[in-house]
Amino acid sequence: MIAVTSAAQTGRADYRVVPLPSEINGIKGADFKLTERCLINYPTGNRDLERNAIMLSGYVEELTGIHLATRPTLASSDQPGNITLLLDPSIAGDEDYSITVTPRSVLISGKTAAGVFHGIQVLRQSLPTDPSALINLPAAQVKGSPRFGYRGMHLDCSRHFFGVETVKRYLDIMALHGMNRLHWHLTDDQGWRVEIKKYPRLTEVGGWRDGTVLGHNSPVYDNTRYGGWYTQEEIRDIVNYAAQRYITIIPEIDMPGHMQAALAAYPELGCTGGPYKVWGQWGVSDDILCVGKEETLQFVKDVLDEVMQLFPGEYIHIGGDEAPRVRWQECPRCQQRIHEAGIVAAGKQSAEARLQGWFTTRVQQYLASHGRRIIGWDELLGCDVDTTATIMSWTGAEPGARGAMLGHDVIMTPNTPMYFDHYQTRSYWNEPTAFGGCATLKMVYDFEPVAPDLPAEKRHHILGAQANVWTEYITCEPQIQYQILPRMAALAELQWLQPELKDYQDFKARLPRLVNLYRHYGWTYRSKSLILEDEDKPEK
Ligand code: TNX
Repeated sequence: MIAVTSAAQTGRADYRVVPLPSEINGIKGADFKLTERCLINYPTGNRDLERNAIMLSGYVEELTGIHLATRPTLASSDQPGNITLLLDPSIAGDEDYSITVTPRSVLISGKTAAGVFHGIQVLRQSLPTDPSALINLPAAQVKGSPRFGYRGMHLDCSRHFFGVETVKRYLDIMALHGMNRLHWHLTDDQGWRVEIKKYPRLTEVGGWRDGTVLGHNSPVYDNTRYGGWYTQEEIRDIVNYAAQRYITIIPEIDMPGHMQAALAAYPELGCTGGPYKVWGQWGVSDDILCVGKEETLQFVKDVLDEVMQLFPGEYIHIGGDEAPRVRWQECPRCQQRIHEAGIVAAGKQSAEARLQGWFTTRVQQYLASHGRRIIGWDELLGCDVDTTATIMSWTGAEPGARGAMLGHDVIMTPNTPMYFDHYQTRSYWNEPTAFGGCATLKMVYDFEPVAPDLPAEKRHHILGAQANVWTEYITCEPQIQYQILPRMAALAELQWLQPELKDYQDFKARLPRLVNLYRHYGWTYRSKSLILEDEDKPEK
């Protein structure tokens, strides 16, 4: 037999990933060779870094086929031949990472385990995805530091319901992109999706609709019962899964509007008393919570009590958007409340608008007494709430700037270009049905969350940016992925990079390697966004 020798294939890591590290400095010397003999060390007894090490091992194996064992170590520095994860108190920011690759070792460090985790994601993205016998890591010092502390994605699981596995995959996708907040929209007119033990009808009745309208509110319905909801156990599992990826989940219980599913379950909470149906169409319902009734306030507190048990993060999103006040105008109880509370119209704010402010303030105070803070949509700026409320700027970027001027913390999610339920191209006739609107990859990339004329002393109020995924027209997981990928890559880069480091052409050159990972994981994405330069041109 003639021995056939072939040159072992070599794949070389490339640290120019998405989001781009803020520093990549070559170190003199040979590449570090990643082989089966290489261990992943973590400090003995550090459970977070142990989990990080196991995740890194999993990533390396799924991408390269190389299995690396993990090992606790008492050493507090890099280890010859191995990868070492360490905490380094001298690193400035909580989520900053540092990767040092020398010819003999790899060290991934952060001030916190979250920082180490971000470094792991960079290493993961930098690996060649072709299965090859040798993986070489060029010797370099790689560092990154996120521009914003709030780097979010939102997911609407009310209009369409997505199971636990889909939500976990969404979190995986977020982790790969260095994001740290999931805004989870759990309740709306079309379905209540979170189990509340004290009010079982919320899910038994409110979790199901008799049918769903076809298209953009056509007269035709599919007459198919549709629904689903998460048990508290499933929610806890998802919250834990997110925490292991250093993602905080912010639940949204939208109130006082977008509540028709709850009203279908408990009609006494509405102004007219119903009957109400879980909505099968899209839009803004006139039927909202009656805030003239004490039992409504009790209901809200009870629900939030259970929500706080499930979600340990500081923030609870209480919605506040699109609450028509037509029922309140006619409702004797709401009018009585206005009278008793001494609420009067002020400037452009009607008494009913200020009644929403009164209600929101009650909710805010209740949550504050439990050590929590509220986030609400930008409509809250028109209802006289105090500045402890964080504002989510969605109707545009202007309310965000206005909120920051007033002293509110702000998260920027202006519908153009931060609504990923909008089309990704102006030539949308070949696209799956979407809400409308248009946010191309370039529009997302170019978005600047901090208004140029915002005074320096107000800038810290802009906590970050987030893209929203409303699911009126999104019915299944591949369609979610199609809407977010690759736009999430552009979002990740603006969340992490200082504006002067952003460069769209350079980003587009780096993107195909990230997309290779999407393919590797079997995620759906819009491939045309990679090739159609037309999309990048402004409309004629
Ligand atoms: C507006 S964003 C809404 C949602 C819709 C979305 C569709 C916001 C606070 N309200 O209820 O799903 O537009 O893009």
